Amino acid sequence: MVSSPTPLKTPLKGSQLKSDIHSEWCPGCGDFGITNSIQQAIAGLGMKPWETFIVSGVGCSGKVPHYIHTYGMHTLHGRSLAFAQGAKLANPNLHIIAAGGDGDGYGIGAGHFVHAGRRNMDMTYVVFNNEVYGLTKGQASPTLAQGAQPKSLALPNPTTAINPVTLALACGYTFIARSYAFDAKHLKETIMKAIQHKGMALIDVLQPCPTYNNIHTKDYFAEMVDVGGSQVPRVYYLENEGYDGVVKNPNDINEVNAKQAQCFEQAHKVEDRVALGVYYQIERPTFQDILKKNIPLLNEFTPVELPYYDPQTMIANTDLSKAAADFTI
Ligand SMILES: Cc1ncc(C[n+]2csc(CCOP(=O)(O)OP(=O)(O)O)c2C)c(N)n1
Ligand code: SF4
Repeated sequence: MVSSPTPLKTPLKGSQLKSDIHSEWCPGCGDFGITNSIQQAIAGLGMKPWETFIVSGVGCSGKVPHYIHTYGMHTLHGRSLAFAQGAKLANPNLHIIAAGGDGDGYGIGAGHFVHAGRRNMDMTYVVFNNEVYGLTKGQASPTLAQGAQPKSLALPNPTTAINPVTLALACGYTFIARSYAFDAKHLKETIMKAIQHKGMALIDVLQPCPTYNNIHTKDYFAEMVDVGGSQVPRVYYLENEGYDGVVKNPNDINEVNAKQAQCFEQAHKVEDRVALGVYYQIERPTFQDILKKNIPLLNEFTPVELPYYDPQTMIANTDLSKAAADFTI
């Protein structure tokens, strides 16, 4: 089942979603490609900008809400998911896209990342994964491999890396995909799939940072590599390899286990190539589904619309003049 937004009668073009705020990003930064793909995906689904809320943390990637013409909020470092979940809780009719860096999401925001997966809120999280803390001059982020030494580090990275795909799997994310900042078609389509997925969706987007990461550059991703004596593109697509990450029957524990094992194995494949696509997808009740069962009033009203309760009679009253009078000092 999908949670497609109700589309606009006359869909906007991606270019109409560009704000007129001047971009601060360095020339050649992958953030341009990701932002453009988010705009294209919103336009492609015919989403209403006034029902779309983009929430970011702090970092170069945190500037995304400034550049897209929807509602948006630039919050605190590592806290985008906390704000995003609060907004969704208050107004489940909003389509929420959280956006931010790998340091923001998998580092300082790691606790929020874990618990967002457990809740399975219906939203999309796009992580701009450049393996460095771009805004603060290229320190190692949690996704930089042990021993790697981009030009911004004085010594090789002493710590092991987080694997975003298997971390998300362990936390309960119900849509887990990987894409690449300069593969506009794949990224746009993956964001569209994530928005249509009913549940917590992660897209880990590989993002070249030409200023601080001189290892995983645009040229690196464009290279051909040798596999068994043949030259093949470094970047390839899971779907073209017969990989199917979608659980067809969420009640079939054997299928769920098999798809999770397949996702884990694929995410840990040690090879000189980069696999893009949907690693895992399953349908299970969202936080709102469960709340509605426990609090029947939420089937009639969203929390922002909840009627005022008269504290004496405990009778619901949609006439807010009484509530306003109670607040008179
Ligand atoms: C609580 C807090 N700690 C530290 C910082 C400093 N700081 C700002 S951005 C940033 C790292 C951003 O890296 P990342 O999330 O990977 O995003 P990028 O800049 O690479 O897009 C840090 C540590 C801060 N703003 N707030
Ligand atoms: S420092 Fe890196 S991530 Fe930040 S704007 Fe420049 S190229 Fe992009």
